[in-house]
Parts: sequence; structure tokens; C-alpha cells
Amino acid sequence: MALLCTRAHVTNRLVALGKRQTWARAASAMPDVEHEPWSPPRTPVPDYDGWDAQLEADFLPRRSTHSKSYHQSRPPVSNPRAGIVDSVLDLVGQTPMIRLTRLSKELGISDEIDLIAKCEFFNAGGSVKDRVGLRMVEEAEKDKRIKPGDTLIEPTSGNTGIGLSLAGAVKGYNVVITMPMKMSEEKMNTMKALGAEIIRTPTEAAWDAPDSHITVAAELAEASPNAHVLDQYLNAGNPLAHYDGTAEEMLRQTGGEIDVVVMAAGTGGTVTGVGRKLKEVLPHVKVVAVDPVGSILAVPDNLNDYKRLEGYQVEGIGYDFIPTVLDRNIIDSWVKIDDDKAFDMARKMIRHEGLMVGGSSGSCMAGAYEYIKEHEAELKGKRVVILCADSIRNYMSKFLADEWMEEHDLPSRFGPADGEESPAESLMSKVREKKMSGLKGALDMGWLSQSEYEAACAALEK
Ligand code: P1T
Repeated sequence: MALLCTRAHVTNRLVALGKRQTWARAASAMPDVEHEPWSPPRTPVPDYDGWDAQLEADFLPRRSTHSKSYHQSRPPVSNPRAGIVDSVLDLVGQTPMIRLTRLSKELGISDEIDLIAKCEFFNAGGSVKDRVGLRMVEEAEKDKRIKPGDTLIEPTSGNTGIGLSLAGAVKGYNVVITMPMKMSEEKMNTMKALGAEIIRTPTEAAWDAPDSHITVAAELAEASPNAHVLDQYLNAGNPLAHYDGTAEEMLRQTGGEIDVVVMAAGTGGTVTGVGRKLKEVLPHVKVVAVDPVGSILAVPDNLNDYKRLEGYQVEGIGYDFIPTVLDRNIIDSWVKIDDDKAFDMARKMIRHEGLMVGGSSGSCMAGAYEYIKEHEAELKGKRVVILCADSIRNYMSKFLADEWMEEHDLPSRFGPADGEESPAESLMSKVREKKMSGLKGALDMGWLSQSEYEAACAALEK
């Protein structure tokens, strides 16, 4: 039944586009009537338009934990890292939460606000999207929609692709990934190492263009009954992974003490699943979503006017359409964050907390910072949780490298402030001074000639 539901879901979404194509064909058969020029038949893509009744119907019966009240006595979850696990898939989830005291101090945030990070980069494949890759596979297996040996095709900005590739490698699926060119080589090579094949699509293609990562995936899946797009943009398994997993963990880890939760939105599965569970259990919780400048997910829509649909560098978040798994009704506030603020904050998180995060974690924290600044007085005594979605491993050649930052006109701010001496520089000047005084002594004793002394000094200066 659940299988039929999911298929009907996708089929209905395709009907509208199919009808449009039929009209185009009928028109081209009538030569005397003015009609649109013929264009090659296009593979229809789902008409994503935010959370809807069909997804709600798919979501509700699949929840594994859905009590509305929170009891501290919920049975503890065993720690998979304490013993031996059967496969790496057992290490998806159960991520730590870390208090960001040092970053708070650096940013001048009141020490009466408890700032905590849910560190999703500790997942086996390195991101929050491991949960989604695995859950979508498990749901499809339960429905008997897929079986080992089948081919899973997924349009992704890479992390869902890594999660799926991880599940595919362990469970025996072929994985084909369609991914815009913008996304990092680090992600591509990780997926290749896991056995996936990667098809790169143009970054500038609109979501429903013939060459978009979404359309190309749909086209490939049409070619064989054993090829499937699980489709993170409309698959209930995406928000469910966070409703049953990420949010449940947050509740247990904090003893139910959360006041604000901040997440950056891509498909919106994280913010929808986490936000929904937290609000069911703790109705006072405020859910804050972060959308990159250039994207159009934020509400009200005029927030998106500045640089609307212009390109940006942060990966994994923001879109030019509203994914079905994004329930914008769950979100209390949206914050828009640009590349400059995102990467600067990610670098600060690495530098001051040792959190090896990716760019969207910087967006998330920068959004939290703006929210906190605006609500500082009322947040005293409260706890703010941010979610760090992925790891610096995905961006070693990108925002971690000063050269890349400079190339993209982004300020690189590692190292001491301008005019300040770094610890290494200070040590080196002390060593130089000591050697200089040795040389002077040798000159005074007549062990060095004046010219030898000057040559040795010049060499030291270098
Ligand atoms: O998709 P969502 O649950 O909204 O998570 C957003 C997100 C945040 N940060 C990073 C680094 C991400 O990769 C993502 C989402 N990533 C995908 C949609 C993807 O295909 O990998």
C-alpha cells in the first residue's frame, strides 16, 4: 500500500507535465494553425511545490517514534561506538552535541545564552544526509520497490549522494549520481571511491531544464525498470530520518531543554523533520531556517529579492524551487546569509572550537548569530541549538584554501590580524636576535672579518 502511495504520488505529479506535452504534440500535427515550434519530447520532472497532503499521507504512517510528550525516562539508546558494529551503516546517527563556549566568547554572545552544536559531520559518510540516503533505501526496501543489484539514481549536491553511495556499497546497489558542476571534487571523488558513477550537470541549469541534475536523473530512470530515483526532494524518508533520528537524539541529549533550533535549508528535510518533532514535544521551540542569498526558499518572499537567483558558492543549501519535503509552515524565522559571512563563520568555528565543519555550518551559525543579536535580551537563560551539516573534508581545495578564497573575492582571515606578530614569527625573531648577537661576539673576538660578518647577517635576514 505504501508503495502504491509513493508511486501514485510521483505519477500524479507527472500528469500535469505530461498533459502539457500532449498539447504540444497535437498542435504540431495541425499545419495551418499557429503553434509552438516542435521541441524534442522531454522527460517530465515532479512539480515540487512545498509540503502537500500527499506527502503528509506518506509521512504519518511511516513515523517510528511519534509520542507527543517528552519523558526523561525514554529508554536510553545504546552507543554503537562503545562496541563492535556489523557495518559502517550502524554509525549513521548518534552524533554528538558540543557546547560552543569559545566561539560565543569570540563573537561577544552573552554567556547566559547556551549555544550548542549538533555535529552531523561525525556521521559515517561525513554529513547529515547519510541519514537520508540510508532511510530512503530502507523505506524502499520495506516497500519492495528496490532490491540489491538495482541501480539507484539520485540528483544531489553531493552529500545525499555520499549517503546513498555508502548504503549502496554496503548493501549491494549500483549508484548513479547527477550533480551540478559547482559541487566539490572532494565529494565527487568520495562517491567514486564508494563505487558510484557521477554525471555532472551545468550549475546554471534551472531545476526543471532539460539538462538539470533533476531532469537527467529522471531521464536515466526511465531507461530501465530496475533503475530508481528515490528523490530526496519528495521522499517522506528524508524528513522522517530527522523526525525519528536527528530530533529524537537532540531531545535525549538535552533532556528536552531546547528553546531555539537553527538549521540551513536545502531540500528542507532537516528543518522540516527536526522542527516538526521538536514542536510536537516542546511547543515553545522556535525554528529558525537559514537560506543563502541567491536562493528563493525564505518567507516572506521579499527576503529573497537581494541578488535573487544569482549564483553563490556555499554548497548543499538553497534552491530555485520549493522542494516538496520543505514545510515552510514549521519555520518561525528565516535568515538570509551570503558567502562572505558563511565562510568567515565556518573558518571561525574551525579556528576557535576545532569543529571541522563545512560551509553550510558557517551559514547556519552566521544565521544563528544574526538571530541571537536581534533577540539577545529574551534569549538569556535559554538554549540555542545549531546543526552542523557536513565536514571540511568536502571542501579541502575550496574555502579552506586562502588561494580559493582570494580567487572568489572572499576575504581570507586565517592567521594573525594585520600588523600583529604571530607566535611563530615572534619565536623566529627571538632566534634571529640570538644568532645576531653570536655573530657580533665572533666579530668582536676577531673570529670573523667585517665582510664575513655582514654576509652572515644578510643570510640570517633572509
Ligand atoms: O536538504 P536539507 O535537509 O535541507 O539539508 C541541507 C544541507 C545543509 N548542508 C549541507 C552541506 C548539505 O549538503 C545539505 C543538503 N544536501 C543535499 C540536498 C544533497 O543532495 O546533498
